[in-house]
Amino acid sequence: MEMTLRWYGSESDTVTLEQIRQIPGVKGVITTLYDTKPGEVWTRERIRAMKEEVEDAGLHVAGIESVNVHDSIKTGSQDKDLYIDHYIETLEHLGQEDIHMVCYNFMPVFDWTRTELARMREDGSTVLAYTQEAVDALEPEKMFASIAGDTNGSVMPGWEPERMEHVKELFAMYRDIDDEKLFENLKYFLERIMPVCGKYDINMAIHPDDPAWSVFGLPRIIINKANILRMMQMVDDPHNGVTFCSGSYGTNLENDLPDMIRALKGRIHFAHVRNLKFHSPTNFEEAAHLSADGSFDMYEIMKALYDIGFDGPIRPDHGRMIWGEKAMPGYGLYDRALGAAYLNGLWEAIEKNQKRA
Ligand SMILES: [Mn+2]
Repeated sequence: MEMTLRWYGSESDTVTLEQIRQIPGVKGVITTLYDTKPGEVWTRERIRAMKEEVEDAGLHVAGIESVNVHDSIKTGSQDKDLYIDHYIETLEHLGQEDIHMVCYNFMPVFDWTRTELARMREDGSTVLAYTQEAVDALEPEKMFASIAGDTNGSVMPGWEPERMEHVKELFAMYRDIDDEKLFENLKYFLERIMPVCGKYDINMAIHPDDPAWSVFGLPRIIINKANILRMMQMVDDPHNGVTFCSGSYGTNLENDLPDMIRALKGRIHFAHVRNLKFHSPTNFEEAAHLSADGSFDMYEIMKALYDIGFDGPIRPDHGRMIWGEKAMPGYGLYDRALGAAYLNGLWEAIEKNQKRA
């Protein structure tokens, strides 16, 4: 595996490349062109400029998170092929610039859902949190406004204000889309992009839906082992793979995370590793990465990744806000750096133990 950190670009991130470079064991960043809209073609010039900026800081681009998929593709609208053509063009440009991993998601309307962005924990740190009761009490259009005050001035991925202004229209677009239809649209998209992925050796890594169940009556398909294996089989190409995100699949306590990792051998192209602390099955918060701070056995997750020979980029996922830092919720420097060091420590121990056995 290669330890990385997500970075939103110098215009949008409070964390600098210079800071990232000083985290032990981190040589790569997972980045994006944060100001591009879904459906827009990424030019080679902009991709190259981004790469050069990262390389000038002594790091490298280990992959992209995300190239977002236009809603017309997800809903299978008449103009879907135009947007798939644009997506293919972006992939070509990324491949020509020697970038070989692209994370994306196929979630309708909301990229991910939390009901609090700054829940206070006992130690005074703040974390993102979710309760089903809070979601059930909200009108979907009010979801954004209900959390907007806690973003520390950041634009949250998937929650861009201009997108949220159209949330009613977005809901209307998905009115006739159920899980089956969404699977069908995903299959169509993947079949069309696989040739360019083959040509440039680009690993597509779908991010799971978060939380891993339906919210606001919207279809959700990338939620459990059965569905993700169905997706792997329906387009059986090694470039059709997954982002294994422990904090997203882990929202559903029925998901056995190490078992899922083992079932996805060869198809995990990117890993997000973080811990959650459950108060009930539908009330959880994002804990520190340390096993003892949350509900997951982080050793078993890393061990499963080791056992399947995972060699892609990995990153600590959302961190807590600690030590007075003001940053995009989940994406401060300090706790993610602690997370990277901890995950690196687990990996080193697993690796050495294995070699001595
Ligand atoms: Mn994730």
